[in-house]
Amino acid sequence: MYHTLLSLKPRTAANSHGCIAIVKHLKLDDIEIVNAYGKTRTPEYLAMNPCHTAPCLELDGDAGAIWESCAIMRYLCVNNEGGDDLYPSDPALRGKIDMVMDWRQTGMYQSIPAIAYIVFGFPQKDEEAKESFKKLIDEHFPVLCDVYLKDTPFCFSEKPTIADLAIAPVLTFIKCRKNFWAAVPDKVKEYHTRVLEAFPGTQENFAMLEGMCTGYDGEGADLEP
Ligand SMILES: N[C@@H](CCC(=O)N[C@@H](CS)C(=O)NCC(=O)O)C(=O)O
Repeated sequence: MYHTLLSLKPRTAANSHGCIAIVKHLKLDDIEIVNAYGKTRTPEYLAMNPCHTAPCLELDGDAGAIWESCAIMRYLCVNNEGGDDLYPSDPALRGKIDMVMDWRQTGMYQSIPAIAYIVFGFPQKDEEAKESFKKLIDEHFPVLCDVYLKDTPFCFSEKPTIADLAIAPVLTFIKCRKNFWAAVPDKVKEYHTRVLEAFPGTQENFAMLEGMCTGYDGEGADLEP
């Protein structure tokens, strides 16, 4: 199996970090990680992935491609030795992991752009950033802490899974607004650290994203939540 994982700036792209962490953790050395920054709207890329997103896993030969970070993480775990460790096959646990990953995509992540996309140079309205943060605090973090992490250090699990890899790198984004991060509950901060520390092979990527976010001092960096 020889695939190419196309990532938008692999070092700082939170959406790609879970996929990269799996490649490193499972030692999938035949998967090449390629920077797709500036290429996602080219005719070649669109022919492969008309949704123009990264990460995107290009398969061998004429087998096409898989995009959406959570789908790629599942594919990598289901088709590689050791993948069960990160995506356990127990039906109830697997169902819950899938549920958490869908929640990340359709719920929690929706609150991220207005808070964090300033770091990419996309201006955001202060009111929308505050509203998004309020939603994280009032709605999403309680679900994360009081349901998914109620009895376990990782989501429904004693060990980290791809559900945690879907969530934790994205939380780093909040650090681009230091006063928002200061107001994040300790339980969320501790979870964030715990997940990232569980994947030492990806520390460089995590650290680059962290540095990009904590180093941001442009418009909105000092906004109060
Ligand atoms: N839901 C997607 C989001 C991926 C996404 O939005 N990627 C952005 C970068 S963070 C991207 O590829 N943007 C480039 C483009 O749309 O041309 C996933 O989880 O993979």
